[in-house]
Amino acid sequence: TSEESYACWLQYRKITDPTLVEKLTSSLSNLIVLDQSERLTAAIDELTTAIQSMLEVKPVTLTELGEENGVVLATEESLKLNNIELEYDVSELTVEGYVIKSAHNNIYLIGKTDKGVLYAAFHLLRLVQGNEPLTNLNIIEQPKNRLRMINQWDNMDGSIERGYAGKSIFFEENKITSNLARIKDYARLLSSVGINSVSINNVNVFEVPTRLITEEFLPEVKNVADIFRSYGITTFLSINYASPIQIGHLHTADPLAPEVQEFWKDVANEIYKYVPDFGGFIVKADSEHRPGPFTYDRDHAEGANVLAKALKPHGGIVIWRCFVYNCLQDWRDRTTDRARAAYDNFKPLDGKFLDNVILQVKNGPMDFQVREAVSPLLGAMPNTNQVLEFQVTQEYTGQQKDLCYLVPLWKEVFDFDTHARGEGTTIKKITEGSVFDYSHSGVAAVSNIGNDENWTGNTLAQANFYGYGRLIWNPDLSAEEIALEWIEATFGNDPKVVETVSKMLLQSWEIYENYTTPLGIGWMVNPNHHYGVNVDGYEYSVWGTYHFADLNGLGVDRTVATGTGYTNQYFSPNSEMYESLETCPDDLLLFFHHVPYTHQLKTGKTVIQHFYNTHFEGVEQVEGLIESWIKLEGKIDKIRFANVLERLQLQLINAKEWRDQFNTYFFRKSGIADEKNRKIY
Ligand code: GCW
Repeated sequence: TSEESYACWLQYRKITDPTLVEKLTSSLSNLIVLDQSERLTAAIDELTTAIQSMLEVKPVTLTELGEENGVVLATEESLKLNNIELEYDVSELTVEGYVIKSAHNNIYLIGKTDKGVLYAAFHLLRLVQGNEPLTNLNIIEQPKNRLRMINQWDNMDGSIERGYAGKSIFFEENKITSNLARIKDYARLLSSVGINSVSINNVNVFEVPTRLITEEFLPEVKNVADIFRSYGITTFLSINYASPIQIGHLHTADPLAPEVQEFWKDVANEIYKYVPDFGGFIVKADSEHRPGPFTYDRDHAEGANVLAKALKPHGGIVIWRCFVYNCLQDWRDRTTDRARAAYDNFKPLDGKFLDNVILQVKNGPMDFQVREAVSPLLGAMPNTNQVLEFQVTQEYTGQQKDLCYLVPLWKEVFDFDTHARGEGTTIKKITEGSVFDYSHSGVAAVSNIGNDENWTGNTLAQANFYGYGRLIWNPDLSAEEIALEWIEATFGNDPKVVETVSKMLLQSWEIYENYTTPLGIGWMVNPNHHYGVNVDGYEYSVWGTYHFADLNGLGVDRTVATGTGYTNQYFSPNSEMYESLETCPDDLLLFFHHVPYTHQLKTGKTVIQHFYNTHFEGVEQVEGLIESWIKLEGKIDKIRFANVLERLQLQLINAKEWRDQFNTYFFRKSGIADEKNRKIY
């Protein structure tokens, strides 16, 4: 086994520079903890293990300030009780905020609550791992987003929907796992990057997991929730909308039926007996054949509110997913447009949801493609709480075989200006809750971890897990900064390693896009499992998502003038920008317009030549990634080195298949040759 693989970015490598060791040892030998709580115990445990491993001294834990100096862990309250004066008014912190401050020969880790102290402890360790000498610390941190959630798509049989890193760490053989140690380590990783909520089962809820909300499983759900709680993480469950029928033995799940309302109240009461701080339900309803309120002629608001009412007295919330669309579109029907669906379904319901309901909206209107427009629903419902949904698991972005560092993609989404309240109404301001008066807001994402030793299949995919947490804590961090932090914590500070891996990560999204789907068209993958090229895969599937390629051109006409009218779902001036061929950005051209192969891009190239160029170049770039990685041999432990190399080689096979099939397909459709005469089959 490889400890390095398992530890991810919490390596706590031995520090070798003697001056630094001496300096750090004098600062970190005592841990003085002024309150008592499970979270502070977690913080002390983490600091103790980490310091021991990095400095080879075991720090002493004290519970009072006295002669000894060291790291002082305290909440705002105990700071006051102990009359400690810092030059910062801690009462100004938000609930999860913290301060790290050097004062009175101590390092103070002060949180508004114990959760903040725990975050501060992880932050301090991040600094030590980065070989910071810890002098004159003066750090104030508060998360920009309130809800910072991870959604597991884990099934109780142990499989994971869209999981590329082994089996579930939560479930096996239709039971909750007894390996709670691994869940604790997951909680440490999540907490170290500030994630504060987790839903543990797949949003597609069939059969057995329907019963997670009953006494049959609640005692074990409790054990899991207890672990997460001590790391500041709230537990949620995905529910089956047909539960009143399937476990309540009612003949209906109609949200307006009194017996259904009673059912959900009873369920909620039961859950809170076991998990007093239970977060609430996440719901995929009337989506991809899952049950929902439509069966009873009720709308989503009626559907969600019955659950919200049941959870309300306990402080729970309902996270209702907006991934609702007609998944059986007929290719002859040019008016139905999946991209329109979330907005068409939900926008008219603005203001009808109770205030403990949040709508969860995927970043794009289709489905986590390598590039798509930002969902126009985000920011379009001023009177309804929203959270943004990302996908850390690389369903359409290489499945953790291919390298694709997603932080730059997520940043583009956060920085997108919706113009919902005039210029500057970016997505990040909306999720931060500073545009509309939301009672809840934030970000959720589908997890990329499983029980593989390195958690994420491809070791480099750990950067997406890490990056997701760091970025939603503060969307203003740059993709470079986050990459750097992650690399140093994960592989150490060797400049060659840092430089190489950083370059690899930062180029990887563009590379992946180059050899797969260009100009925002998306899809062209094998149906069902979604890996590898199949240009017409979804063109001839009942789950059609079309590119409409013919001998003249391709793309989806989503304009108001001649297409589906989707562009109109954006605020001005975005609607006009996308509507017009002149102003529509190239990288989304085929998402919005149907154009001839000879259409000239802003780069001066034709669409078809762009296709050929990017596909040839993409393969060369993957070869470049392999060359770069090989040069790191000996600088990275053997197991992680081999793991990444093996994945890169698979990526190269994939990239070549994409290049060859894609190019031959479009050469044969268009009859237009490659200017550079490269080999097209
Ligand atoms: O992208 C699609 C996936 C499904 C997933 C669905 C969803 C959980 O292919 O596997 O189901 O999205 O988000 O609900």
